[in-house]
Amino acid sequence: MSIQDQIVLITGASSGIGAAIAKVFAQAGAKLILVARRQERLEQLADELSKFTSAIHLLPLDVCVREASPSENRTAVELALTHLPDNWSSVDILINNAGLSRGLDKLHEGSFQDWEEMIDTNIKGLLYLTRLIVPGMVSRGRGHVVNLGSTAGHYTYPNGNVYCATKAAVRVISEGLKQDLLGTPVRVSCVDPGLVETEFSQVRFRGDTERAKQVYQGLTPLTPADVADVVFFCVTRPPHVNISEVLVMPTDQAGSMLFNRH
Ligand code: NDP
Ligand code: 8X3
Repeated sequence: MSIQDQIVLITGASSGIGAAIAKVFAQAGAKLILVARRQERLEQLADELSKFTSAIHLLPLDVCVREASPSENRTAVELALTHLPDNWSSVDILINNAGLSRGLDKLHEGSFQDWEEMIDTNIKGLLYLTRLIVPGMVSRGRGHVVNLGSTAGHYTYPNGNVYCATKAAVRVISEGLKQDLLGTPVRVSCVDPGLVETEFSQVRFRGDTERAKQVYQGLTPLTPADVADVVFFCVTRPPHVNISEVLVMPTDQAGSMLFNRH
């Protein structure tokens, strides 16, 4: 399938996997809506991608904020998406990539705030975007949703508890969405990577760069571009083919905690 001029909305585009996905789609001639909280990072990315395309719309947004102003009976995410300019409003491909982990603690010692941030972003943010964008895909009779899960959603690991649960939820929600869209041409894929070297571990360990580096020490992790290639493969299959789920790991990984470190 050609990606030329298709409107692709990517959440979490300011870093890592999301930024790499933006690049492969820009190179293929897509029109991009780039979503993340850090506007300056989005601007920087748009600048880098300008050699491939100028059709980029930046949407600085926290995907998990529900409350708008007290006078508005609508969520902040809803307001942002319903105010997209007309020529950007028919999203063809939604990539729910924004997500994070916070901490690596035993469940009975964990932080309520960390749990809420992960659940709000990884599950609720994905749900809000899906709820707001998929009806348009159904009514236009075209569309594809790609959700970023994780090996963590397949294999729980010690101290990963709530993060792993959010990624298991992403798999289950993807499966549910696929079932609910049966009979429409809208496709749903869940891409579940193992270790990818991004800012993920720095965010998890709140800027502790040394600890973050140790996660990838002695092995060759996936790159964000490796994952972007998989996402691109999923959405470029012919319309009768739906890649439901892809589990992709570095060769040096064989499970959430099974690594070949050398
Ligand atoms: P990064 O930390 O590099 O990127 C995360 C992105 O999510 C950033 O662009 C960040 O932007 C965005 N984001 C986080 N919270 C919000 C929010 N509330 N609203 C909008 N955007 C938000 O990590 P990765 O690229 O590694 O992670 C991308 C996805 O891939 C996540 O869902 C992660 O769980 C998943 N994943 C990662 C793996 C890995 O090993 N790295 C493996 C498997 C899955 P900003 O801060 O500007 O808002
Ligand atoms: C990110 C991969 O193993 O750090 O989802 O949880 S892991």
